[in-house]
Amino acid sequence: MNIAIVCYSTFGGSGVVATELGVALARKGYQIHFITSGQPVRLSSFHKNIHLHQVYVEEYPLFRYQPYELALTSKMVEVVREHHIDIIHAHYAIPHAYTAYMAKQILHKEGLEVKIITTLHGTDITLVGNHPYYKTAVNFSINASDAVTAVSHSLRNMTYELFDIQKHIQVIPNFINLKKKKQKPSTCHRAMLAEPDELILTHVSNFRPVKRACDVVRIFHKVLQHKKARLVMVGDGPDRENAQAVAHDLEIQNYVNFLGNYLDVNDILCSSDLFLLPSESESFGLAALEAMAEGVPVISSNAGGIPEVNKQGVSGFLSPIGDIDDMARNALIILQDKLTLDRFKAQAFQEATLFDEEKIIPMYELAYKNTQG
Ligand code: GMT
Repeated sequence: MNIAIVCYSTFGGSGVVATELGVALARKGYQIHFITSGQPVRLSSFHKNIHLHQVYVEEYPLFRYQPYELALTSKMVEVVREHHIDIIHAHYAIPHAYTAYMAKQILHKEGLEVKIITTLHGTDITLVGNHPYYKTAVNFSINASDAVTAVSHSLRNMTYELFDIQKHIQVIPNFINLKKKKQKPSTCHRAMLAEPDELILTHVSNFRPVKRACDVVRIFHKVLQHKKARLVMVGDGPDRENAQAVAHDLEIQNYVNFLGNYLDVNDILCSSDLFLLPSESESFGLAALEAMAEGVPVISSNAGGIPEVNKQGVSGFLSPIGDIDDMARNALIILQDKLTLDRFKAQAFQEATLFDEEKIIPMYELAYKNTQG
């Protein structure tokens, strides 16, 4: 089967999931064609059966906004024609599901049929897609897809609540490749991140306001009053400076490392003792799952789909959004002694195995097969 995957190539969960899915499917013998505006962020090495098609947009002074959707539609049509694509898998509804629909109509006029699967990732529904400027087109393109999937039950329910959806939405959770982790030689350099007697707390995100990066620093400040520790902040985005300012105000800047965007987060997670994810909105929380797969327990909010990943009292703890006192208290429960920490680490890893790609990829394969009638 020939599959075109349309996704964002920048840092962000939807692009990561789409890329890992493409790599897993290519390994199984599918021909995978990525259609993106740049090199997918997690696709750093050569893979058999993977083909990249980049979308270019030319600057033209007449346009206030360059018409990316037009260029993407044309590229999709071209790729489907040339590579006999059976399915376009659109990751993130905006604008990918809409452009896939346009491409499908153009191809239909030429006598070529292609199926569309749309995977909803979160902000395409909760934050952006729901905005009155976009809602009509997003609603239309979800209903016009041949199949629709969502990364959590929470996101599926939210989509039914916010939109007028006639389609069945199948939940296919995000996943993790645990086999790859086992095979990879260890690149953990704990000594580069902290002193031997310091605990390492980590946060990974795009530092958008929904991630509440300042809460991360405030929770750490409370932990630091009881434990020798260091906070490692991975990623970049609008709230990075605010979080840095909070660290300064609390006079803990020497205990907080802001590393910026870093490609292989596992190198850092494998040295971590605790992961902090106090998000205001999170359809799934892939970052938490990636931490758990490295045996790192999670202190999180209970927003959106996080409770489907981080299990209360097992892989970590959940608190109401913004309740930094509760989050700090829970962090200290996990970090109280080595025995407790080791128990939570083992439990976090165990929970992550529920999302092993070997269990999840077949769900996508079945969804593809079902569209073929
Ligand atoms: O979290 C982000 O801001 C990035 C965003 C994206 O669309 O790339 O992530 C969303 O998709 C991820 C992969 O499915 C989910 O794990 C994240 O929870 C979700 N983010 C939000 O819902 C805020």
